[in-house]
Amino acid sequence: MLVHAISTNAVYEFAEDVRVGLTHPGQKELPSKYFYDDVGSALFEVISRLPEYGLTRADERLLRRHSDEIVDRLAGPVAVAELGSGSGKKTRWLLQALAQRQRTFYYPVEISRSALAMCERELSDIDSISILGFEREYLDGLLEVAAYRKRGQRLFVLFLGSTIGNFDRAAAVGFLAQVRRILEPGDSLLLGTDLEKPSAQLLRAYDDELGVTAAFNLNLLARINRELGANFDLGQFVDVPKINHEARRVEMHLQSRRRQTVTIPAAEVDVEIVEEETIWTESSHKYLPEEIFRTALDAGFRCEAQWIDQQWPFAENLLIAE
Ligand code: AVJ
Repeated sequence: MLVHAISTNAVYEFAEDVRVGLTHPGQKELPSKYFYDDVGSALFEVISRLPEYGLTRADERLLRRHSDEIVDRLAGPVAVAELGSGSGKKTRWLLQALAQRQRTFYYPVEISRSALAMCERELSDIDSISILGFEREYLDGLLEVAAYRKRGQRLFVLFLGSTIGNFDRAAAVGFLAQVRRILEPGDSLLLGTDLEKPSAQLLRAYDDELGVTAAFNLNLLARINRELGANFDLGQFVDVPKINHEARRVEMHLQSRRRQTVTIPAAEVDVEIVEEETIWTESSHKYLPEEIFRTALDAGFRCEAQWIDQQWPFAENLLIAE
């Protein structure tokens, strides 16, 4: 096993994204990718075990049940690249199925260093596996992985957990098309998508009783305090999940209890926030099973197979690069 992480210095990008998101006119927003520092990654691990949040368990159930079938559909040999591996727990099933037929190279691409380390530890015991982690943004990491490709080897990209749901629908197609451009015809992408479900169930999943999701959301402000020297008073913000029916998504917002001014030294801004104003921190788009076929085609893939969990509507979609 080979474990190796490369770090990038991204503080100024964080500061710039925060500055832009909080100063442009209209709805204030912060990019959801910044949730995942050490604390945020650990909080998401907890969310994924909450009874109200069935998404991660559905994803894992599908992979546990169908890994052999999924792997059987891949023309080999393949190297596996995972975009946003997280702890790597659910990836085990796929890697074990693959490792039975070939020596398996696994390249997790992950912006959270602690999640990457956890993933490497979690999966290193699988027989005939080599792991090389990339502490990188998805597309940068995938480009590097593609450069490692050996002659005759196909890439099998994993984008699990419905992370695609963070993009709005047009941006999702755009992102998948960018992934496609890095791939060769015949390479494949396993895409996990959370499916539409009743509003009450959805709201519960993003508004858990223990307040873990609220802490996950507020941690974004805490992180801005820690890393950019800001003075957000966390007690002056309330986590408010909203369902946007037109856009078919859950939105996470942080709502200000009062008029306040926040100073963010590293971003060189003072931000004025009025009473009840919200900062939009995340979107989780929900899909219909049939809509994924169109999304795949628009991005240069063909959806070759789909597996759906009955207990918690969620789909694993196998896309082949055309
Ligand atoms: C990891 C992006 C799939 O959108 O459901 C969980 C993150 N946010 N609870 C999701 C999340 C609030 C999650 N994803």
